[in-house]
Amino acid sequence: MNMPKKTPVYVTQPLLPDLQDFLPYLETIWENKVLTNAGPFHQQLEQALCDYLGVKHICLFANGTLALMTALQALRISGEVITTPYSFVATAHSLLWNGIKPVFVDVDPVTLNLDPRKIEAAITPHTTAIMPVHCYGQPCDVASIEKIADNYNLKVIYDAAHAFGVRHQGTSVLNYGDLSVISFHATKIFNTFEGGAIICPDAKTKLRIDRLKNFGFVDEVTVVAAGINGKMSEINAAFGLLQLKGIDAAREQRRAIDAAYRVQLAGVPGIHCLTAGEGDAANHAYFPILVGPAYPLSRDQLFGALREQEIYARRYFYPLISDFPMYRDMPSAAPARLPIAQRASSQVICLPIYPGLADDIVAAIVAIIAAPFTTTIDS
Ligand code: T4K
Repeated sequence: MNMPKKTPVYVTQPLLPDLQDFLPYLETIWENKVLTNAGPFHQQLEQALCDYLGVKHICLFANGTLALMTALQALRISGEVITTPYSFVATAHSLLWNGIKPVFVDVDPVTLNLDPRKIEAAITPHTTAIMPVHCYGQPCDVASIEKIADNYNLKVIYDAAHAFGVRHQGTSVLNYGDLSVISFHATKIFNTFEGGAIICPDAKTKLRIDRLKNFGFVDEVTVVAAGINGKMSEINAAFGLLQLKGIDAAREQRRAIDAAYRVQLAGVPGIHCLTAGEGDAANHAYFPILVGPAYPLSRDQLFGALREQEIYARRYFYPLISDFPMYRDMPSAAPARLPIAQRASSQVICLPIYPGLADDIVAAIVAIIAAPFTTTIDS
């Protein structure tokens, strides 16, 4: 097939402002000589993100994984935590790093998020929390999860790494649960090169988290917890402030690409696109498709066909976290206990989506996906 381009196309490309626009921020940093430790840009970004996202308190971090690890410390979580196998490894790794045992529970076949109907059966006397993921930015069934957490006195920490700007029932999805954690990695819709944050509902918890991410210091001579260095630097925070100026335009471009894929893929048998729930405002962070049995090729064959044309889509999330060596011997990781996650992991491909992805590239990607049908007609 003739492609309208010769350069590789990746699953994403980072949002980058004009370099010239970043220079004044750098000049300020050079003038102030404040490079880190909750400097002025750090404080400005926390406030700007609270305003933009519609949340009360944000604690910025050097990355999302450190934020997850610190969130667990902040709530003094121990024992067992119920989580999803269908996510990036950082979700479960943050538990292991805290000496906590992840207990995997299968996902919902429609949203691919932790299935609340299966949570209760996994609760034991050691369970202290639930860590669901708003996978691809699709909100979890937050109402059901909250009900279970209330009934069993469990904390809820949402891994909301993908959920920047997502709204659910008229409010930011980051306002649900005891804490939410977001990522600002280069591959996320809003990036600070590396970065992340914990969203928390009250000032007291924010203070505790701010201390934990700064070694546990209260003042020069007082340390109240075995904290970590999780701080975001001034250069990352300044970049975040500049990024916020372009975020709405970037999200609009993502929305248009998402819509184009949906229209063009609608007639391709066996290809299923995930759809936002009613009352949810999506962020179009990812464009996952499921390659079902009605499609003539396997997922991996289609993945290979895209690669042949230098379309570097990704199989997020294959393998499942529960299939990695450090988890697979856990009883809850048994594939037979996670059939929906196993199936999704064998069917999913995340197609390229990012601001600047040209219409003709989207059309070419769809043409590769539709090729098994058109080839039959042509021949
Ligand atoms: N929880 C969840 C649910 C997560 O998805 C993640 C991260 C976390 C927690 C942890 O948050 P962080 O600690 O990362 O803040 C990527 C990201 O590294 C990772 O942040 C992300 N999830 C995960 C889903 O995807 P890779 O290994 O697939 O990324 P990589 O480097 O292969 O990048 C994908 C494509 O993006 C490349 O082919 C090209 C493009 N790219 C990437 C980078 C890094 C660029 O064009 N420029 C770049 O700088 O993991």
